[in-house]
Amino acid sequence: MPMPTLSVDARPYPFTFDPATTALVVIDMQRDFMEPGGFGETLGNDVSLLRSTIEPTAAILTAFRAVGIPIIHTREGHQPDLSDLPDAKRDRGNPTLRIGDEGPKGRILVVGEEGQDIVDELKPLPGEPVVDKPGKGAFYATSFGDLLAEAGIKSLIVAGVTTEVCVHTTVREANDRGYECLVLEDCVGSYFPEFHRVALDMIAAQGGIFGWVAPSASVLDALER
Ligand code: C5J
Repeated sequence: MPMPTLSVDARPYPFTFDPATTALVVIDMQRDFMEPGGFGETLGNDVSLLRSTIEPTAAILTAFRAVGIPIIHTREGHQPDLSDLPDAKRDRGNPTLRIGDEGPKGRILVVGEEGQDIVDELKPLPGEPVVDKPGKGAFYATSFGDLLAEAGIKSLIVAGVTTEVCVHTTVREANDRGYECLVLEDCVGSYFPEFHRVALDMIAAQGGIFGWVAPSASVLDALER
């Protein structure tokens, strides 16, 4: 029997979703952002700040797999020949290692390298799509939009890193395309706690200008009710 429409305690007001037309999107939970020696660290960030997202996201993955709600993972990354890497992105921030350079976990942010892959704790299961994206948003230059359209998805529940960069960009892109987005506040993380807080406030402000925000416990509650 199909699951009924569910309501999640969220801000700015409850988020309702039909599990049959909803997907969980897990954005860029990659070693390159979350472990030492990767892209995040080359830009001068303390990557340990993102690790609090792992446990709640693992719990949400388990719950969504149990009820059969589709899960899509994304990974930021570039083709080995760097043909999809603009010079502006390669040179920005004067990092210690540039995208494409050899690092401790393979070439920085290059598709197929150890560092560009998803952390062990949140590994996709066989059959769960993994979308490699050259930009910050999941829709830009990828098959993500087609995947959602083919599956009849209307609502996105969002986890991932970083809150104000790839999560925000993807939610803004999705919002403009008519998707309802709920961002799980403990399943998204930033190197900058203040940016994290304000980025979430920006999503829910003005009556949910970009979407909704809730702790993952509220979604787990809704699934169990
Ligand atoms: C960044 C991302 N922060 N996944 N990428 O460069 O948010």
